[in-house]
Amino acid sequence: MSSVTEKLKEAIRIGSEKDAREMAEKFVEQGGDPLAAISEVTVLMQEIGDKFSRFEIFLPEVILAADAVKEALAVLTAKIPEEKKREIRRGKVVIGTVFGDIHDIGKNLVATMLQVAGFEVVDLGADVPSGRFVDEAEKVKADIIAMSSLITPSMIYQKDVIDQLQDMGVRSRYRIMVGGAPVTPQWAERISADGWGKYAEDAVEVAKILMEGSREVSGLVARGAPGE
Ligand code: B12
Repeated sequence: MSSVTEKLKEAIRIGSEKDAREMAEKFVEQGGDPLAAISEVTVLMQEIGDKFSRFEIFLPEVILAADAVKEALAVLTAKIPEEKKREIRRGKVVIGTVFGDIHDIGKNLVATMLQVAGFEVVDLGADVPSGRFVDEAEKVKADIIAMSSLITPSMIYQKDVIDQLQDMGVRSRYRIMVGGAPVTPQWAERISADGWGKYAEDAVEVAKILMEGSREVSGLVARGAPGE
């Protein structure tokens, strides 16, 4: 099984969508736990992003890896056994990457992990105008709005969404979670978000806490070391 996992990771590293899909299929056919593979893939994508930042790999390699991981995630998510998903629906999350930002790898991982943990997830995609977060959250009666931002200039749109909710007088209907590499707990606090998480696993933990807590917002729920 571990050799299949290694082959899956290698397929992602070299950016082969076909191999990534096939290896993901083989992994689950052989009885592998899709959740374990999703976790490994999350760590791998983090490593690939960091290698790019250190100029150890080039842009086309990152883009190919991103496409390959999407293929693998599609297979793995579909194969999560129903009994593994929580019986109780934990809540409804509207998620997206904010306006002006096309990065979606991390957001997709967060969306997948939330789904796996039993949340109903409405994924708006990337480069989402602030008004769309608000409209969709209202339309689907979301519990949580989760916003990803990977580039510093787009972070302001996380605040923009919160401001729009405030202006409409509906802010208290939602728990707001923010994340993405440049997003800090300090920023989350400054824009009056309710939750911040460093990685996808943290996002799930934060979402659970936000759903369990009282409707009264009392300080930021933050998980994951900010300075890692
Ligand atoms: C891959 C990548 C791209 C790909 C994106 C492909 C895609 N489909 O997403 C491409 C090549 C298209 C790209 C484009 C650009 N990029 Co880019 N990109 C990256 C890179 C290398 C990796 C990002 C990534 O996917 N990491 C892996 C995932 C798994 O990690 P993650 O996204 O951080 O997500 C995790 C956590 O942050 C968290 N999380 C994420 N979202 C959320 C949401 C919530 C609610 C929570 C709780 C948690 C959470 O959980 C995730 C999983 O654990 C980073 C460098 C880096 N190391 O981060 C630069 C980086 C983000 N890019 C950068 C830039 C500048 C750009 C461009 C503007 C470049 C340009 N000049 O054209 C454009 C963006 C254009 C635009 N308008 O958006 C800068 C941003 C700098 C800044 N702070 O402003 C970075 C940091 C590179 C750098 N060092 O300069 N990029």
